[in-house]
Amino acid sequence: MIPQSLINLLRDAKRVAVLTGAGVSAESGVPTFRDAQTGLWAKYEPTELATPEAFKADPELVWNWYAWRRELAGKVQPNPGHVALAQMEQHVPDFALFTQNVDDLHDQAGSQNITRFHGNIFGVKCFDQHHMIDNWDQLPGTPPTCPQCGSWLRSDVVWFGEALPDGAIETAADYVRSADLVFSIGTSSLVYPAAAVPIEALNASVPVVEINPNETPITEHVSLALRGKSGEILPLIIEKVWG
Ligand code: BV8
Repeated sequence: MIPQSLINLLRDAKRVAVLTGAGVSAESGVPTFRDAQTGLWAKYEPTELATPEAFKADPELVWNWYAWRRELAGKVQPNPGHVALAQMEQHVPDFALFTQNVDDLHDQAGSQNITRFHGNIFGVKCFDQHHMIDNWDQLPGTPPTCPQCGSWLRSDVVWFGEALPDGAIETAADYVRSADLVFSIGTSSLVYPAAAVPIEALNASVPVVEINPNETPITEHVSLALRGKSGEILPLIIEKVWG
């Protein structure tokens, strides 16, 4: 299941980069971005809700969607895939984790060098000035407002159409270009510019390993595609490489 070539490459690697997506949190019970939404959210497409336009059109709906997701994300635990990535970081001299995920499961599992491309669902800021807010009163029927500037409060995530944190993508592109090995794990590789990171590695002839139960647009281009669940494959890799 884990080719010897990968075991040798990872054992000798000095610099390893990992890109994760919602699939890494799936086995913790966090629905991925493209899983059918459940309950009252079933009729909404996440990509239609995760935008500034959706929020301006219906601040209460989008605020409540994030409140529901924050509550869900607050109840789950890291799975063996998250733990294995934290263990990999301990063994590899120079390791960087770039995640599209907005939950805190990589942090909870012990990963240290984490770059968040799409923000943090537990963070709350105001829409106009991005004042970070720790606690708020919620009157029924509308999102809470900023005590400093009075604008609506929103989740501290990167919406579609919003820029990623300054320098995050450039840092990731530079890092993977000089890596010995890059993993792309649990992502549909559909959302840019995050999806460009493994492609940058391939363009620099850096080996890329994809871990995903399904095919993605980069599957045919990667050096190795391990078809399965990250919570099962990653612990196996750690076991084979570092015993
Ligand atoms: C921007 C936070 C410009 C919110 C999210 C080209 C270049 C640049 C931009 C674009 C471009 N083309 C299109 C765009 C626009 C857009 C985009 O990419 N659209 C897509 C839909 C085509 N990109 C943007 O808008 C980005 N911003 O470009 O700004 C700019 C510049 C300057 C100034 C102003 C603007 C911002 C994108 C960020 C959007 N925010 N999240 C929130 O969470 O509510 S993205 C969202 O999708 C999540 O972060 C999620 O992580 C991400 C990607 O999805 P995945 O993580 O891959 O999850 P998904 O469900 O898709 O797939 C799960 C995978 O896991 C599947 O493959 C499945 O098979 C697998 N899986 C399932 N179980 C397991 C598993 N794998 C392993 N183990 C398992 N057990």
